[in-house]
Formats: sequence, structure tokens, C-alpha cells
Amino acid sequence: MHIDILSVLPELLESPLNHSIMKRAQSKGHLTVAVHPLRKWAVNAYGQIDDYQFGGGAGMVMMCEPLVKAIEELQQEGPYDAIIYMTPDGERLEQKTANRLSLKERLLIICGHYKGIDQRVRDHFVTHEISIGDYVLSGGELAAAVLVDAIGRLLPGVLGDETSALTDSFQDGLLAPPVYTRPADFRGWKVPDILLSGDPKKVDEWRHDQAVKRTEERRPDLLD
Ligand code: 6GU
Repeated sequence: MHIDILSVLPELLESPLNHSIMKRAQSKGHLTVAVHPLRKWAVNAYGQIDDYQFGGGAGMVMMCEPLVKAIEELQQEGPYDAIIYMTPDGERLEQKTANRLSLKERLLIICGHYKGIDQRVRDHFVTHEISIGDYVLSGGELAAAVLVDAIGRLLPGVLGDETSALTDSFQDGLLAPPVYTRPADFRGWKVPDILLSGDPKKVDEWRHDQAVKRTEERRPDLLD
């Protein structure tokens, strides 16, 4: 998969995308990510990319021209399967969104700032609008990093243990069960016997029961 990201603050995306699993995804060749500074397509020598909003009111709006020039130039490399705008008024990101997007080949992600981008870019270019939750961030970069991480770890071959994404919280509609590692007794706090029983069927049943219990307690909305 290839992901292009358009941003006014490209530095914000560097660290999260170049560590741990995202680093591995890229060095193994499953994923390429290119962050493009939007100011490259600024309308003047001052690097202007935003302007006052029509109708008045506080806050700047990201202009059509830099965004459209950037999108059209990047499209020369090949068509996008999705052009995603990160915005708090988008559709809330869920595991199924990440699953679906992980099947695509080429994505473009636009990070919003200020009051957001001119509506005409949304109308004529954007295919998906995504929010990462009901709170407001200063810009779309951290949200874009969340989205790329959620997608990147699902690409075949990225996770060491090929099955581990399948046992994540949410993949089966349930929260993940509790996990334990050595020692089996720490300060008298014991690991549940069943996990030491060596009976994989019993262990699976226990994990499923725990996942249901945890989901009932913490996220009953997921069981509806
Ligand atoms: Cl995608 N962007 C911004 N600026 N704030 C957010 C968000 C996105 N998702 C939740 N809050």
C-alpha cells in the first residue's frame, strides 16, 4: 500500500510513522508513506495556504488552490482508491473502517487545520471524511497518524505473529480478555489456573467468557 499525506505541519507526522510496527511495515516494503508539505503549493512567496472565511467570523480556512494543485499533481503518479479528509465532523473511525481501508492500494490523506478546508475541495475531491472521536484536536496530523497506524498494522506480513491482529479488541466485536506472563505467582497474585492447564480448548473458552464479561462491564454498547 502507498499513502500520501498532505499537511501544513509535516514534522508532526515523522516520529509516529517511523517507529515500532510502522517502521517495520515500511522497511519490509508492505507500506510506503510520503508526507508532503502543503506550503509547496502555496499561492504566493509568503507561503500562504489559508485565508479569511466568506461571511465573516473568526478562524482561517484552507484555500482551494494549494490543495487542488497538490492533489492533481500527486494524482499524476496514479489514481487514488480513497481521498480521505481528517476532520472532527467526519465519520468516527472504527476497526471496520481500518479493515476496509487496509484492502486499498493507494490512499491520500488530507490533514485539516484552522477552521478546516474550503467546502469545494470536500465536494469535488474528498471521498471519505474521518474523525477519530468526539473531541477537537489542533490539527488533523495526530488523527492521520492514528489512522495510518490502524491501517498499516493490518497489512499482510506486517505483524510478526500473523494471527495477532485477529485477536485484537474489536476484531470479533468484543474487548480483548486479560493476559498474563511469567511468573505464575507474583507476590502471591496468581495467574488463573486454567491458563496453566495446557488444555487449549479450555483456554479458548475461558478467554471468550472473559472477553464477553469485560465487554458487558465496560462497553455494553458493543453487544447491542
Ligand atoms: Cl480527524 N481532526 C481534528 N482536528 N480533530 C479531531 C479529529 C480530526 N478527530 C477527532 N478530533
